[in-house]
Amino acid sequence: MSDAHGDHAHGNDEHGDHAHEPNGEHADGHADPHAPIVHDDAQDAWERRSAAIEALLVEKGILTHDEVRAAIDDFASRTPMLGARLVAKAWTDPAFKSRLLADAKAAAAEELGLDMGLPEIVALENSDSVHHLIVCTLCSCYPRMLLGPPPGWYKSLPYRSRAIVDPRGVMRELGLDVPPDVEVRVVDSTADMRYFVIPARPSGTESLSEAQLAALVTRDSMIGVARAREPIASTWHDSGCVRVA
Ligand SMILES: [Co+2]
Repeated sequence: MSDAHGDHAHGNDEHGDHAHEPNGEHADGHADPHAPIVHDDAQDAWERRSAAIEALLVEKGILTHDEVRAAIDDFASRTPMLGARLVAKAWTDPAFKSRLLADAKAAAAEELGLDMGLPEIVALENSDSVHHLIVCTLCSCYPRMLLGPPPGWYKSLPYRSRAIVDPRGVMRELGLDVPPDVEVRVVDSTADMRYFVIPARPSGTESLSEAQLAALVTRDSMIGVARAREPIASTWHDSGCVRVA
């Protein structure tokens, strides 16, 4: 399933002027608490189109509604912890890191046992000399299969339009100052090609387990707008979570 158009605004407010919407919006914009809960409440052109396509695919016997629901559930279950596990493994196992850089999909399937789906995935390694920043200038393409849904700012027009022309300024606004002697490479994602960043391993983490290391790998560090977390306490839960004193 391509998400090239999946993140366009679907707000109901664009229909707010209608006298009485099926979702219970009155003309004055206040929600009607007694409105019926409508299951199939496709409101705009994109939703109506996807519902029509699904109905046709089911009617022709190509898909079932259960398969569509299972695919949506699978998408919804993905979180940045999947990517974090790959990064932590790469930090501790050079051979795995080579495989991850050479073929991220195969390495992810090997390590996580998950089907990464159709778009290609490329892992990019940050170092002392190179810093990668991920963007989709066209829309919102993102390695959802590894990181879950993208943050709102990733889909925003300011990020998409400025990440290319002023990456250092954008990263600074998001809290990351990349030193001038570090080369910045901005990578533009597409529907067919998704990227994620292997952030540099923080110093002082030599004794940590893979699970503890994974807890340092944030979503933003895999987009390239942050570094991996520093270990901030010497006491660790068995789960790998950091306990803050
Ligand atoms: Co896109």
